[in-house]
Amino acid sequence: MSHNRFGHLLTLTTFGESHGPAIGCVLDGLPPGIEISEEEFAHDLERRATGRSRHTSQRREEDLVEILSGVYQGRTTGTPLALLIRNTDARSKDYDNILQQFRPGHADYTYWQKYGIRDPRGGGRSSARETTMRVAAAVIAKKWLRQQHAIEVRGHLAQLGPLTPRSFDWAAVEQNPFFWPDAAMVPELEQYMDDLRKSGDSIGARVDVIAEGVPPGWGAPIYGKLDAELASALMSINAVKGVEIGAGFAAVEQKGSAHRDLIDPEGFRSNHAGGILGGISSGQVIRASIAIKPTSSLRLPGATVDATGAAVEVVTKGRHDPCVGIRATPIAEAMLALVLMDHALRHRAQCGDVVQVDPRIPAGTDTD
Ligand code: EPS
Repeated sequence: MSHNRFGHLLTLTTFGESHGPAIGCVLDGLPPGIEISEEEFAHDLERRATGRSRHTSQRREEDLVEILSGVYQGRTTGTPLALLIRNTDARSKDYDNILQQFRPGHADYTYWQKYGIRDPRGGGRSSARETTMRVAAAVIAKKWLRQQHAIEVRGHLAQLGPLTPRSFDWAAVEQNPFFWPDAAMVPELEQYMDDLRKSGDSIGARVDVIAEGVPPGWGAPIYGKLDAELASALMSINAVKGVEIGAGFAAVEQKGSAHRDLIDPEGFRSNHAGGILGGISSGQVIRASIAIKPTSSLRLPGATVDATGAAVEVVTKGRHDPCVGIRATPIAEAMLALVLMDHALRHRAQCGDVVQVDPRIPAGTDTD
């Protein structure tokens, strides 16, 4: 299976299956000298993990990171950083009844068609477990972006099925298991999820992610657009079916006079562009949003076929997420951070000597 790596100057390769002995990654291209310890991974891995509330899969992994290479005396050395997390709570017998069946709406079917062989235990490599290593790698990217550029990357759940926040407070986001910005609505979300879980069904979600403090100039025109690479990175998260940057699909109904972000000496007056113009950061907040599909591992019977092509009814057992979007916020943050750090290094390589006229308004802005 190829295409397990992304990035250009900073590359992340992940490996491992959900029910294999371990998952891991190699993060290559890190500048030397970044202080990092195994304990620093715990916070974000805990935010993403299963089994931390009744609303996610009840698989209980410790997600302890082992640093195998790339760090000496607590600092990155500039050599490939290899991280490993051992799987300790896989229960492969949950999958015994579907080893030869394809869950409708799942990668089971396409992996089989493409490779002619697959690891069906826990979905193998198509499992959300793979996102663990993206979050681990991004702990370093987030730290570097904060230290070098005072950039903060953060996100929140913006929609859970039909529910949208009625008020917004960043302080609430980390205080509930949903990453929900409206504290008063949390009991409503709990009830919704309890009812959904009892019904055996699943639901989709929307996650918004932002980066504050990104300087103008990161990204590249034409084939290396920051928004294109960000969309690709976000779309590579399991279960993501849509990506918006800034106004996204709302731009379809906007007039140009409303969509354009007017500029005055204090900066931009709005941010429909999502902080990216012509594939290059504008200095505004970078804003992206993802649509996450409802998970396909349901205990509700559904029509499908088995590996011989015979019609069967599939029922999925085990410990599945009724809404994988609930724990997708740290994953979306991770992809944004990794893409930004890669672009920061690429920008430094080619344009590190460029002197900007004004830090808020990139040279060449169309002012008419
Ligand atoms: C997943 C199914 C469940 C989740 C898993 C993602 O796996 P299992 O059936 O082995 O319990 O627990 O998520 C994780 C283990 C994780 O760390 O994110 C799936 O089908 O994608």
